[in-house]
Amino acid sequence: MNNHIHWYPGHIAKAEKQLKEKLSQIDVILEIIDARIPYSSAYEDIETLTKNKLKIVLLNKSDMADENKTKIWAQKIEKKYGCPCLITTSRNQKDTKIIINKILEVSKPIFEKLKQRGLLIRPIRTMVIGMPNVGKSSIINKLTGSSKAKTGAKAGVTRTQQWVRVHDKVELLDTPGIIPMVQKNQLKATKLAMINSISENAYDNEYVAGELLKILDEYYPEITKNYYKTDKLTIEDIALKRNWIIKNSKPDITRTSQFILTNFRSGKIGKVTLDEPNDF
Ligand SMILES: Nc1nc2c(ncn2[C@@H]2O[C@H](COP(=O)(O)OP(=O)(O)O)[C@@H](O)[C@H]2O)c(=O)[nH]1
Ligand SMILES: [Mg+2]
Repeated sequence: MNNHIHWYPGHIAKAEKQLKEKLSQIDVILEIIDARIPYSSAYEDIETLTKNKLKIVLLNKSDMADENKTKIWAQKIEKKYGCPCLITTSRNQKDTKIIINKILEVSKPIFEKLKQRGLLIRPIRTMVIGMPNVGKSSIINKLTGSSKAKTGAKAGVTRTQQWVRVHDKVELLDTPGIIPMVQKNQLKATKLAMINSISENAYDNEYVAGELLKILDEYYPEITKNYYKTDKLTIEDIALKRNWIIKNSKPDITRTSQFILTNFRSGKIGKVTLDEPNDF
């Protein structure tokens, strides 16, 4: 069994340069993180890339996360980064207004400066950044009110960027920024694999599913056992319960590992958070 996440850095330097160029045009950054892993899906050295920029953090996919822990996380993030943190989901439209209002609110100093200098008020420029699969395209779609930004489980569609007016005073870049990175922290990387933020050929499903079960067993034993109808939360037990057997009466680990990851990613097991707010 292979318990390491492998990275294929590719064109990291080039991507980083492109991102910096994009960021140079931006007033307010919307950093999206996954509410199920607020620590593991946040960029560690974001400050170096985004210094001097106004920022709003969105704890997205909150519809699949543990509500109480999300509230604690939001407070922690506001304290740590000194910026507002909104609890969002791309599943409904109502968060759109809240996000735009928050952009206007944090932009007040910029409007003030322009006024003082006797300059015309220009629209605030904003862009979405975040790791793969946290809901960047979905949020952009909600804000632009169209399907301009492609959504999907995999990153990859490259197009030229465009500014979209989402309010009289706010423009949004219609392509998100993805910070190129190599995640050296194996536990963080494993959690990113759980939320499908990492290319599937970089890890072993059995390892990642096993680690997921361990966390669920520690923090959400009742709802998880109830969902799988087993007393023990192991891949083997879940396979046997479902009667997924391969030759020599062995449990079908491959199929069951994939099944467990799919259940978690679709939110079927329940509303759970895998990064403990009190640990950070
Ligand atoms: N449950 C839930 N699913 C979401 C949410 N936002 C995005 N998704 C789903 O997550 C997947 C990735 O979303 P996408 O916007 O393409 O993420 P991106 O890779 O960051 O651009 C898609 O299947 C979306 O439908 C959310 O707030 N809640
Ligand atoms: Mg996308």
